[in-house]
Amino acid sequence: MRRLIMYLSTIMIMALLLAGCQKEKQNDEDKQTNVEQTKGKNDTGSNDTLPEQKNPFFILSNQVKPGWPKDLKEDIIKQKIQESSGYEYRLEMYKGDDYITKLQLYLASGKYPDIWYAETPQQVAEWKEAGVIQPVGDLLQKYGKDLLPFINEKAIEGFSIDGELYVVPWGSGEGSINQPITQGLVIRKDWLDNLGYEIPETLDDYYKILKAFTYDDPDGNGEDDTYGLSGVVNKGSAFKMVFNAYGIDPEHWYERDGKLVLGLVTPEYKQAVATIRKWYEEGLIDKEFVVYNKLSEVEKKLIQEKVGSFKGHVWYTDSIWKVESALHKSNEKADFVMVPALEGPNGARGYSAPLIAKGGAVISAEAENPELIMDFLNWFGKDENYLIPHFGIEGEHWKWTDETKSKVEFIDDWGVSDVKFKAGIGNPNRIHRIEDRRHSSNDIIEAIENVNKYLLTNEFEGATPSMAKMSSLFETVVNPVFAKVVIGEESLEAIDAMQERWLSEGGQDIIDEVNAVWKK
Ligand SMILES: [Ca+2]
Repeated sequence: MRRLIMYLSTIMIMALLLAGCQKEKQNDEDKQTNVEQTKGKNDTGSNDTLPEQKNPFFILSNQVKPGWPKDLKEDIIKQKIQESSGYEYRLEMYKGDDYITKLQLYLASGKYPDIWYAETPQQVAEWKEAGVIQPVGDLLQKYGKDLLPFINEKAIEGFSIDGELYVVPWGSGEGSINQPITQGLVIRKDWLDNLGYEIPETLDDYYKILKAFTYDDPDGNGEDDTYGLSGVVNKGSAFKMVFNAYGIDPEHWYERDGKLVLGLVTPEYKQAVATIRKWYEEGLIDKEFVVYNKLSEVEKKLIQEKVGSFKGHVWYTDSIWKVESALHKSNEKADFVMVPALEGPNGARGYSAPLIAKGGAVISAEAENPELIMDFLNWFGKDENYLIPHFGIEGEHWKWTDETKSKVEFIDDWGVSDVKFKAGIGNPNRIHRIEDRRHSSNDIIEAIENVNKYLLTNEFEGATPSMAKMSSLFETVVNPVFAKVVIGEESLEAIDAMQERWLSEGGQDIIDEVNAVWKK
């Protein structure tokens, strides 16, 4: 990190010299667009008059796949937000590793985005140390009054360093439908009905269903052409509901004998792997799961009706989501439902509760008018604005289903995920995210209620220095062994050796650091 700072400071001097010339040029270009920019502003409740925005905010986003929306200049949702908020912005979007690489390039070249996004407290600690972000606590108090009611105290704690907040955390609305958990076991309800099974309550119920989905012709086509379960092998996350039934998430922390341990190195981890291995041996799991890298490969199998269950999010249960909508073209009866967490053999029950500090916006240390940025983010917290980034424009993209205005219905195929993201509806233009699902369909509301019925709590959500190694340790030490044990290339005992190796190659340091922080 120190090397990065030195590198940055040399580059920054050069960048500052250049910036003077560039800004003059840009101001000319922007004059025209600045004319109408006073509308949405200055109603922040603070008595200060905010200055004019000089340049469009440059936002580097990790929200969506590249190419969505296809042409940002034609992005009518963005135009609507700009018009209503009185602020202009320019979006660049990248996913996963590409996002981080792009961010590093921009930071190294001195062209800091004004706003970008944090996913973990660990990243925030690194950016703070490199001096590339600025504290946002005071700004949030002063200019973010419409966001504040949606922000969880724990998220503020998780993204604070030495008492100073560095992230404007994502918010969430009231009630159980806005609970943070959206992922669980998704199952073909129509296949259960065909074979006379109820929604599974226990891991054993689920095992019986997997066997029936594999061997009892759930689709009734007379052929042995289906699997119980499929998923992407990475980190074993496709099987998270199985680990959960044993009371753990491999990546979460649990108190054992007065100390915190990582789920990965508990005896329950090996028990869960033994179960998955047995299922694979019995032919219940899609044989190709080990070669899948992307969820889209699993989705293809779902659409071809070769797989009866998988770990997925609540939107799979709605017919406007791409998979069920594609499936309905060939089979109208196809129906995915979300299953509440399965009870395991030791009585454990609950889905992994994700980090409460799960993300948010950071503001560049170089941002000229951070108060304008916060005022812009605040626009997304105002009730009257919420429908635009979520659903698009009333009458054009969506309409109310009845006079009580409780449910939104998309017009034509604007609700289909690919179509709406390409048009800039939803994730692309949710510059500040507030989970607010009050107008969701009944299918989604039911799925969210099911998935949040039983929860397993992660007992440590902070960051420690050694945790930077966490994901590479999973990649090099854990994932290859997990896959080989499941498909029977290695014995179950290889799990013990893997756990030992994880501890000796840096895992023990992480555990020691976490316990040192946790005791305080
Ligand atoms: Ca069949």
